[in-house]
Amino acid sequence: MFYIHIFLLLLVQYSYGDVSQRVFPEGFKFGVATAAYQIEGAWNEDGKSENIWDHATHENPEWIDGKTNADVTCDSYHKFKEDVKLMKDLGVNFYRFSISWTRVLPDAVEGSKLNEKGVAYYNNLIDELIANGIEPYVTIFHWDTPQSLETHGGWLNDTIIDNYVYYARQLFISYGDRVKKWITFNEPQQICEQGYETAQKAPFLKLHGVGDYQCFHNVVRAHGKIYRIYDKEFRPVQGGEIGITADAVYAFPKTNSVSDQMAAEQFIEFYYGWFIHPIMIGNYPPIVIERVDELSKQEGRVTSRLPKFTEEEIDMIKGSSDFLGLNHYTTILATFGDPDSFPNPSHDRDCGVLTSRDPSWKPSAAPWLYEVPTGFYHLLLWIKEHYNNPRVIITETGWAGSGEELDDPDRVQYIRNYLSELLKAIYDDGCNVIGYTIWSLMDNFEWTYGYTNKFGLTYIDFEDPNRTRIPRTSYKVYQKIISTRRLISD
Ligand code: GBH
Repeated sequence: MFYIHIFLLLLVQYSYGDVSQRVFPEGFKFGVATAAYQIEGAWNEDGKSENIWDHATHENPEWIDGKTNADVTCDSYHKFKEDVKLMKDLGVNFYRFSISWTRVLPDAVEGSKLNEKGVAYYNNLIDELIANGIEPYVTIFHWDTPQSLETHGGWLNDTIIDNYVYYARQLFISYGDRVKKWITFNEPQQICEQGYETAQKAPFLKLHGVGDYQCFHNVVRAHGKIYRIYDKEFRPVQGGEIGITADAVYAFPKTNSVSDQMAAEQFIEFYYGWFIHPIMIGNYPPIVIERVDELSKQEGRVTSRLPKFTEEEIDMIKGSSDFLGLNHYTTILATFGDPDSFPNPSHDRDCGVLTSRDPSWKPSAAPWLYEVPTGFYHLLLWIKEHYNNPRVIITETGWAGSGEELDDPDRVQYIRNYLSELLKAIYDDGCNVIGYTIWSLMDNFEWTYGYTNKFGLTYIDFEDPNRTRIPRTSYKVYQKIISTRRLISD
């Protein structure tokens, strides 16, 4: 009887209790993330000039839920010490934040003058972080293109590359003595596809199937160029690392059919490989080149809508990321669709895949975000297999609520379930994931959703002039996960 009891206990341990016994590997780091436009406010203070989000929210407030903007938002420009205190209490190892291009370089272009007060703001933030034992992870560009460059085409004009390179170089010079993790770009898909193709993000252009490819061609060449500069000129002295962050939605086949399996693979190549294949393998994914070239021909075009790299560019871009920044929130089901069901031309049509959701998946307050923990696990395996098991930092993941609630069991469950899959990928499959970041430290301006989607571990009442930060239950749970380095529940 006694032995049977022990046996059953062990069985429960291994089949069920198992994951909570797993300890996050030594050196594995925890963080939280934000982005400049979403949290800073002070949109025109101390010499900062206008970016495309200032411009769009002021010119066309009707494009944003509640006609809101981020003129003040969390007011982190004035309250960054409170933010750091919150993070110190949370116990995170690092803080991923972004720098506002127009705050440090109001004229934006190559050779223009640094704005001393803008530079000082980030110096103070970085120093405060380091004094509190928190490493700064800096995103160089999180969607806030200078408006003065947008009037010249923004990311559609390849002159932006040298302006970006100049800007990034100023950041290495100003902060590289203390910043050892750089992320060149956050989510090219949203910059290029949502910004220049579907008009869901600034600058809200609808250049279907053309603007998106041109934009990313400039983004990725800017990325490669600045990587080589950092590697050659700054790394020997500063000793940091530099990489890129892309967002990946994972795709399961809608049914077990071979066709749906191909559709799922094609979806991932078109929505993730597009950005990462040039960096990890070299050039765009073959399926992307083949399909866009072929459809362009059918449209009667002389040249493909997908721009071509030179051999030198392929070499410059290949291998240009010391780690892979991965933002992952959700998963879809994939099946091939009738070409006529997509705008012609469009990136969606080039991809040719219809997406849907399994009715059993839990929806969040954001229409695009469902909880699918196993998708996260399979994505990590996909990356391991396709890109030779690179070092991955989860640079964002998180859950959207909509209300004022301080108790947020859905967010807690999302975090725990995703972390559990992450541990599985590390321990059972040897995936090389070295860090994890929750979006976000606090509620903030959620782009076109305004203040209707809340991702914060910390609640903020945006009517309150003090913008008091109040930790939610998820904050306390994350605090415990970090301090115990386990997924123990209370
Ligand atoms: C991140 O993007 C951003 O980096 C961050 O700024 C943002 O606040 C955070 O997530 C929360 O949204 O075509 O309508 O189905 C998240 C990336 C955004 C990618 C939504 C997929 C699908 C929109 N995801 N997007 S839709």
